[in-house]
Amino acid sequence: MAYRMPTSTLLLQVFVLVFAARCAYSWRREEFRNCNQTPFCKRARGLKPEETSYEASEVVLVDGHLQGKLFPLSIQEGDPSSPLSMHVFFYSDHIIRLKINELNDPSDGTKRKRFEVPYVIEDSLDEKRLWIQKLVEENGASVVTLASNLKVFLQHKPFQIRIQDGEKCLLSFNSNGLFNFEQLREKKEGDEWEESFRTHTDSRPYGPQSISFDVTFHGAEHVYGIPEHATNLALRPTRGPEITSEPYRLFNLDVFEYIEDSPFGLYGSIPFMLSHSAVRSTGFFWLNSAEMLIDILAPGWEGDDSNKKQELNESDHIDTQWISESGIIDVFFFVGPRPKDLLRQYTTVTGLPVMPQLFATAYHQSRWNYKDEADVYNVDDGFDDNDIPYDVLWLDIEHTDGKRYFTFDHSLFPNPKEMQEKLASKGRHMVTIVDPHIKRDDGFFLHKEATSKGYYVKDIHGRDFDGWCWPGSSSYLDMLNPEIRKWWAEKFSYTNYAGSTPSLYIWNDMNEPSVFNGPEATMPRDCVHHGGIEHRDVHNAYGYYFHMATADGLLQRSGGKDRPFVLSRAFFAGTQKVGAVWTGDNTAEWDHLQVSVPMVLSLGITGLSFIGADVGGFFGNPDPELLTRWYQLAAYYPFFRAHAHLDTKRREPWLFGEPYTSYIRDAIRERYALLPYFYTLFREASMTGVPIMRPLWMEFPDEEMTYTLDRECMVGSSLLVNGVYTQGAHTESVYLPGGLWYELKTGKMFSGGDYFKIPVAMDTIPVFQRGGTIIPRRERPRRSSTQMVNDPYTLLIAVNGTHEAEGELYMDDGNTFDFAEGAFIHRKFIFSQGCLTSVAINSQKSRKKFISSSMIERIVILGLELPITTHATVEPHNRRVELEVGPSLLRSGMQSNAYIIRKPNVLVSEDWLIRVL
Ligand code: NBV
Repeated sequence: MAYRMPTSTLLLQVFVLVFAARCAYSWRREEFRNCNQTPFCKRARGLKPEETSYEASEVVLVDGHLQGKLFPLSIQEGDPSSPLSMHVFFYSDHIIRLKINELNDPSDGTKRKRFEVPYVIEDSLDEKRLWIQKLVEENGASVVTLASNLKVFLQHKPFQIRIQDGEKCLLSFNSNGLFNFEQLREKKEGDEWEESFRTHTDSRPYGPQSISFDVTFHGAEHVYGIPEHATNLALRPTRGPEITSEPYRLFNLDVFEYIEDSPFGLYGSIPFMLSHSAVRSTGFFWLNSAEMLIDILAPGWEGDDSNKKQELNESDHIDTQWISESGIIDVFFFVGPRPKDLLRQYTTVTGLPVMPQLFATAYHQSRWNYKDEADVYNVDDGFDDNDIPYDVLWLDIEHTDGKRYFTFDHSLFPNPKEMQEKLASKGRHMVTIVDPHIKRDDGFFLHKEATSKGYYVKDIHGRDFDGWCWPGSSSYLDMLNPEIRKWWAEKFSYTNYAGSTPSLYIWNDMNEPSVFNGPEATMPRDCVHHGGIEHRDVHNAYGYYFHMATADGLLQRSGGKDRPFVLSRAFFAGTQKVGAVWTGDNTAEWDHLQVSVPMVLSLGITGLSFIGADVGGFFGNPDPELLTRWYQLAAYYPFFRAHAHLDTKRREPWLFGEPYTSYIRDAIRERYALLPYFYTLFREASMTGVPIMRPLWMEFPDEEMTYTLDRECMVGSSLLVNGVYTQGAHTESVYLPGGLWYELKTGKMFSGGDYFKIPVAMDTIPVFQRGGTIIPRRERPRRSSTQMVNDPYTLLIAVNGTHEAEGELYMDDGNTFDFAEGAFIHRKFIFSQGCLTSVAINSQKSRKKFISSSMIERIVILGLELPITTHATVEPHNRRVELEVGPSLLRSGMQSNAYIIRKPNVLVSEDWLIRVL
């Protein structure tokens, strides 16, 4: 029976909507704290170098790692002077971990323990521990040698850590003496610990407990990472002569209508920074989920000691200051030497990206809201009528019975199962939204159970925290508690989630968590989680734990068989092992289209590769040109979903009419043609951590011109994509790194190493295939990716200067975990001396097999200038097949000729050789 909404609830909802709408159309800076309004940030920024020096002593080797104590040399007024404990661990691949905490006397059970973030570090990391046997004392430092030249110097007085490659310093900790650790202490009379911001008071029952320190990236030209911010990829200095900017803030917040150039915190946080120069790439990660602020210090900042840098014999360096409200120091240093090495090292610590189901890598259609079943069927038919493929249709909050998640509003969606099954019959899936705020309604099963079990986060008085969100008065499950996560996961079983079927997947929104009436629209920091942990400690990881529990739920409902798909808005280090993320509520503006590139790239280089931005912009109404440009770029985002706000005009791909429908159809179809390539890249990410969409410097680390590019990106190692970010553009200036490139639209060859003015029309954006690569494609338009699984492939070969090329293709069943037991096909294609060969990349005997009857139906070779024969020969069997010279079939109107081998009819799963010379 449909639930009838009481009038009071209705009024409440009107209030919530009005409140949200008010916030929605203007980003109100004053609603968010800046550093000056954040006392621990202000204190840390005000520290003078060496003001709070520590001395390391009693440094010894214990169980293969370094252990010691840090004694304060100068004591800040009111600070307890106890020493701190320090441990340095070493792992294979030259990963170094430093942990500093208060020295807890095990006999003193009354002392509060500082929070250490669980469920991020891989269990397997311990197996990679190196058991250091030798410690040398050298000029007042304890020195550990990791490789012939790679040494870690732990300087005693003042305490400092330097990681050196021979004489060259790579990374240092506290070389500027900004290290400060506020230890927990008894509250004395006269201590005022409460803090207020706007109308909110934070009781801060445990007083000041912040930590700050400096890290220097020596030899670095640029630093990157620490998402999520809507700004450039290469991070800009925030402090220094004539620079007064806010620090980069990491604090998960539901920021309505964010602006496109700002260091303010958005929905997620990954405290991982990478540095890069032609000589070296290094990385630094701080496992801490409290509010964090990071300053990039420009040369000449108030503590810059250029003499010291000269002693270290280095030209470039970047100093940074890291500040957190609470927690401990648990930091990791990565020494590269190249960008891709950093991803391997970082994901060794925090985990590799999950391998998604094939359908999730295709196109998703969403809006707030598809109103009812008829609307769903109309949109579904619209795609078929317009010959546009899509895989997933999304239902936002209005599909529920009064924002009670796990329910359907039966007046709008009377037959949810039938609806999902109808879509599933075309190989399509659905996604419903499940947010973390639970409606405080005694008649709602979830609330009743959560209340009786005591599963909600508590307020400062020990009551269930009661905040305002979409359903009105709401409480929030304590996702830090494994028992609650397990309980939550069970809610996704087909019996518990009435109306759900195997083709239904989940979207977690508002999990920062968003609390409309909370400070900065989130949960008060003095709320209490499992084990007495304050929300301030766990804030940035809350959304990750929620996402994790939801994904576990989907895994369990299929008996561990199907790969889950859950999209989350909030994220933290480790989210990559759980699912996908999007960049939240962007706006239908050209600048937001452009900033989506550095935003997606920043997330990719910090391990989170399954990422995209709302196509078309969430707020506002894109004109047909902007919408078209957005589809053309987004077809290359790892996560490709159109989404829009409730108040926006409808904008399904065919609604603007011709020629836009055709442009958008082409863009979506191009994604479908490239699905084999994308799926192969998802496999690469899941094995190496290297992101799908990556900055050019990841592929061309020596090319300085690539270090600050924000308008173009690489998709895998073979495609270069440059969006069109201005209205009415006729040309785009595109930097092509050294080597040969082929423009996909025209087949035209470019010899890179420079900027090129590329003419653009409305039908496509500039996309180039790198010479020396082979891309697998599937060219037959279908309704959905699931209907393409037996389709044949086209191989697009773009040769380099020596007429060679290489590429890969990965395939598996697209939804189960059988691939982990070897049920996959992974081929390598090599074109050399006029011969294309296909070899297995992984031919070991496996427990399970994946069989495919797909053929190669066409091979297109770009850039081959040698005279070749009229036929190609296929081995085994020495078969002759047609070989033509003509325009590539990829796009009509190719300016350059390509060699085309039609119907070589070889199986993609087998070894073969095709000779064209
Ligand atoms: O659930 C409604 C929206 C959703 O469509 C959007 O994608 C989320 O980012 N949600 C935010 C809450 C309302 C925002 C104004």
